[in-house]
Amino acid sequence: MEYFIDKVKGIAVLDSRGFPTVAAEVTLKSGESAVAMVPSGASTGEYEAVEIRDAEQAYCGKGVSKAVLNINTLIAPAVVGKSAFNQEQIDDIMIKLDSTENKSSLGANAILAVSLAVAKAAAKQLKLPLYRYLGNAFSNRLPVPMMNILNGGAHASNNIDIQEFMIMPVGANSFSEGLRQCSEIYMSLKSILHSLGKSTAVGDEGGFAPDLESDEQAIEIIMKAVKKAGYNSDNTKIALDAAASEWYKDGVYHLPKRNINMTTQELITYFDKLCAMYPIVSIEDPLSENDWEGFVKITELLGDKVQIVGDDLFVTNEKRLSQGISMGAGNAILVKVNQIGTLTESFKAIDRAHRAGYKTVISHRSGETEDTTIADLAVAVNSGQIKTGAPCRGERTAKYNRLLFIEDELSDRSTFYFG
Ligand code: 2PG
Ligand code: MG
Repeated sequence: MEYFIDKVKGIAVLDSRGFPTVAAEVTLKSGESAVAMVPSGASTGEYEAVEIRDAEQAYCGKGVSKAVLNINTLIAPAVVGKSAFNQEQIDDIMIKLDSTENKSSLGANAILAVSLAVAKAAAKQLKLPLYRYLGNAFSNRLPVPMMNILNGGAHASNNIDIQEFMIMPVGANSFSEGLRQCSEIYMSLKSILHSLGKSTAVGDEGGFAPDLESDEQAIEIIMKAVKKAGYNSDNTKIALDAAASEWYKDGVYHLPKRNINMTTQELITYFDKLCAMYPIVSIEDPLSENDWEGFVKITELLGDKVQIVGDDLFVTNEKRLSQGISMGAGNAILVKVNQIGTLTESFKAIDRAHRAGYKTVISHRSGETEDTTIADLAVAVNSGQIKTGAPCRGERTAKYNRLLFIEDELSDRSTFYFG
């Protein structure tokens, strides 16, 4: 059959930090083929699926030759001859072949590359855009960018502990209008930082990474940039990713750059204060991946007006998400396909979230490639939100540019709204 998988080939390529990552090319009997590349995180959660690294001298121990070999010698023979339209079956074959809870045998990086490439090849075979193949006839909603314009934490070498300060163009009428708004604010932020004598060098996700006095100062400067670009706090909101799992050790939160300790309650009070002062609509990982009770508390306190997003907490894992839903921990999930390792499991988590009234935010990793699958995924599932960095660095703009093409293709059928 034309749509059966004929060949699967793994290859090592580079990610945006210069480290190797896994790519896979899947060719169908028809001759149609597609390539997918896997991203990689820096502030990785304890419960994420495992990416296999070689641990040898080459590439500072970050090589992926073993993962690539797993594709070529183990995964390929298991999926060749199967229908590319049966995504769930293919993902299931790889999950069983791996046989571990966290994909540490074959490597989530090996499995995901094939999982994504199969879907892309299947879409091509049907001559459908990927968002339409993965979605349905009504997958027309363009996501609101949650755009990271100021970097700290593990993504930058400045003195800021909060990992991401993001803007959301909630008042824009379309994706392209929202993107323009964010880019203009990014540019005015650059000129404000420059006039303050601050660094305008960028972090891993393209946001600026200056040394600043406090988180409050970071937000104040961003709000100044919003105003300078001609926007305001009604049409531009703030989202934060604290990535607080990075801070948690032996029962306390230790903010390493400021060298201060905080308890769960102190952190909750701190975020409550920030939300009272600034137009914050979303906080991701305000607490650590093991602090379920803290998540419940902050959701009770702020959840009515603020989106509380579980990233390291849920790791795109349906089981962990279900636990959160039953406890009332968070009210949204960050979706990173490489946290779980297959497209099928990512869809299960998304579906679980939507059924429970949790929002979904489709997300990149800090180590990325020019692969744009997440842009299509966001539209396919009508997620409504995407986190894919600053309007700077090609691996980030690739996703925004793909969304511009999708918007253009959908024309007046596309929708764009927050909430
Ligand atoms: C996060 C991500 C992406 P990383 O924490 O949300 O911004 O970072 O890929 O380093 O885990
Ligand atoms: Mg995060």
